[in-house]
Amino acid sequence: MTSRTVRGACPHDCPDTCAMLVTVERAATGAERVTGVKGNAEHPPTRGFLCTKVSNYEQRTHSPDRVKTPLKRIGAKGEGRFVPITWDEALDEIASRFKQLAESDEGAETILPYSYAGTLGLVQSQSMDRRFFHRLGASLLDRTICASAGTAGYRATIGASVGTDPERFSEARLIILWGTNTITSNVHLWTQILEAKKRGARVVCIDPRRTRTADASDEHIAPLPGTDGALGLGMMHVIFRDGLEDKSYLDEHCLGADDLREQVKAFTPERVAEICGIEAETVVRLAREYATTRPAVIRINYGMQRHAGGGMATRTLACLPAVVGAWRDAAGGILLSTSGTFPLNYTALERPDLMPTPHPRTLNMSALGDVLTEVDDPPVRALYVYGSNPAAIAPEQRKVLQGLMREDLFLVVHEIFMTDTCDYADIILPATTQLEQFDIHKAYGHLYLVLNEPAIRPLHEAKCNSDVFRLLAARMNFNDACFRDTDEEIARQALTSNHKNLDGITLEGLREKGFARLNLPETFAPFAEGNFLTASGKCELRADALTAQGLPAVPDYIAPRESALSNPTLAARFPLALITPAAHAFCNSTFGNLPKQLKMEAAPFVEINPHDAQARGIVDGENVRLINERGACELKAVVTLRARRGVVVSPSVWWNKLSPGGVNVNQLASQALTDMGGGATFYDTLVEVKAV
Ligand SMILES: Nc1nc2c(c(=O)[nH]1)N[C@H]1C(S)=C(S)[C@@H](COP(=O)(O)OP(=O)(O)OC[C@H]3O[C@@H](n4cnc5c(=O)[nH]c(N)nc54)[C@H](O)[C@@H]3O)O[C@H]1N2
Ligand SMILES: Nc1nc2c(c(=O)[nH]1)N[C@H]1C(S)=C(S)[C@@H](COP(=O)(O)OP(=O)(O)OC[C@H]3O[C@@H](n4cnc5c(=O)[nH]c(N)nc54)[C@H](O)[C@@H]3O)O[C@H]1N2
Ligand code: SF4
Ligand SMILES: [Mo]
Repeated sequence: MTSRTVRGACPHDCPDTCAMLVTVERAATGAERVTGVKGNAEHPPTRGFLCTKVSNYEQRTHSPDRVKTPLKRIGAKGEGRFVPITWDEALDEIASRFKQLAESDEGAETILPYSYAGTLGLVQSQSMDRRFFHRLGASLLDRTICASAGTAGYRATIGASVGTDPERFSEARLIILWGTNTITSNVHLWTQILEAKKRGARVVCIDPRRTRTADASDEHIAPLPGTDGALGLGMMHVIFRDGLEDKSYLDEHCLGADDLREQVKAFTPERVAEICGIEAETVVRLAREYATTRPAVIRINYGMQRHAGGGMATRTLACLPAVVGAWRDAAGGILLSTSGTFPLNYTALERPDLMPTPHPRTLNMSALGDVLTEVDDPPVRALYVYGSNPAAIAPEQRKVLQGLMREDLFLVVHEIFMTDTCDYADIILPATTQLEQFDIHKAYGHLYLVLNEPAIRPLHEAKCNSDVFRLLAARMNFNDACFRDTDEEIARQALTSNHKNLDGITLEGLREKGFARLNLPETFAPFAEGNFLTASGKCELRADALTAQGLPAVPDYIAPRESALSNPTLAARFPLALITPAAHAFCNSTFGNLPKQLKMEAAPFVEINPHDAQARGIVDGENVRLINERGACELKAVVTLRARRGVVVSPSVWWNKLSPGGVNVNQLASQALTDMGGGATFYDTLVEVKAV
């Protein structure tokens, strides 16, 4: 038995993008097996540890439940009965169906790729796949399911997804964790926060749910879901009223300070307290502490985004550090995502020039139910799913499943496991895991590129995404040279944008260490001297461009679509606000079938406040039914003060087939979109809860 260590990158949809060290053992027979993974201690963000989801990754890769060969459906859609076929048979069938559709009168727009963040790797999820569908002329997919509302809102204020360097958080004196369950979904930032706490920083968590992050913070403020924008405006009301703003920062580096000062006059602490369901005194105290403590940093994540006003809420909070001049400190400011700090050559990766002109239409992934059941002209007749599990994760699940059940829909699913989506497939293709493929990763929660070398050869008959698209391209007779690029060539192309942030970074260097920090100063303080990434170069407290989208130029409060205050008629029937945040041991629906992670999460449950439970005769531990106009699902009730009054919480995303009745909470979520970015509104959902 010999053993070696391979450098890898965690591929999952997580801000931390950990650098991994993978141990491979080789038996005398030559057979190789991964026997363990650990965090790379040399990579500053990873600090030598992996989270509970990934620390036993070898069990995911070597799981007996892998999809092992291509499969063809023999049962009814949704039934999950398949027989093995060869790769040649599978690829021939896909290519011939695609050719038929492309040559039909309706054309290639009848074909839709559907992918999200099964892997975040640039080679496996943002290059050969995009090239293939561009060349095919397939409908374009607007990838909105997670971050597009906040990205658009943040961009309107700051200009791009650039924020405070997470490695500076340990030097902050006040850290506001806003709509983020940091310990669960960004655990490596928590190490920084612990260091800051040791040095005397105060940590405030703003979250409707008492999460484990709230438990570990110094203060927990629990506003009603979707009201963060109002809270931000109320803070700015107090800051301007009390003269605590940074006048010279506003004068020199911002647009529209006077307009904002006028606008926030209406957001008195009393009014804000009523909207948010908190005390007026809390608004005042938080505002004063924020304006008078330096360095002060805000970590926002996705909690405030998945609501009707998610874009505007993010934009509003992004104004805060400019108003108090928090950007002056490297450890001050705000962080949503660092992805805009990676100026890679996305054009070379994705090759949009391969698209026919005029460009094909764009369909929004967050409205997949409607896309499959309502869109005609032309209808979607083939769906190719990879790196995503829409049957479980997409909103208004009844409609999604109705769409996936369509007899005339040709559904291909490229997967590692037999997910809920696989059950509806015509053809299933076996996918590799990260330990069996090559990739290069940027991050959205730190400033390093990370390389992933394959640790072992693909198991069973699995193939990685890029290989499948190469094979399909050959069968479709796409002769463009880019379809012959190797994975390594693609990684090199990513680095060719000639941007100073990439100076000195090469594939060879990445191979040597496994990662490379972007070429940025060690104390990166992006907006200490203004230089915002907006068209004006200023922090746009007033963004006139927004009026063209029918949005106010100056931040204003946009209420949730479904809440007691904004929709009392609906709330009379469905009085409780449901939020379904990230489960600790899953990553979306990923890991939701693995023994260790399932044991940790135990069972799909809903947290309900004792007051709300008692009013409905609900007892802790019994099963309850969540209902609204869109659907219903059954969960175990956990009666707890972790859920505030009026709010119920169900950590997600559980597999449908492992949930009571075979459906999950996305039965209840709506396909309505956010104010900006066309995002999903998972946490803007009223329900009633009934004992069963
Ligand atoms: N363990 C684990 N880690 C993950 C994931 C996972 O599923 N599990 N998913 C990954 C992905 S894809 C993403 S996008 C990120 C998400 O990372 P986060 O943004 O941290 O995750 P969420 O759980 O969506 O929301 C964060 C918190 O916001 C709260 N929240 C809900 N609505 C509101 C609101 O209106 N206002 C405020 N202030 N808070 C609100 C929720 O209760 C939750 O605790 O995590 C990534 N990491
Ligand atoms: N109710 C509710 N719903 C939600 C959310 C929520 O908080 N609440 N969160 C939303 C968010 S933030 C997001 S990002 C979406 C996520 O939605 P998805 O991106 O669909 O995420 P996953 O459920 O993790 O599914 C990813 C799938 O990709 C597969 N996969 C992994 N690597 C590869 C690969 O290399 N190749 C191929 N072909 N497949 C691979 C995995 O096995 C997994 O089944 O869900 C959204 N849905
Ligand atoms: S999921 Fe996140 S924290 Fe866990 S190993 Fe991957 S990158 Fe690191
Ligand atoms: Mo996400």
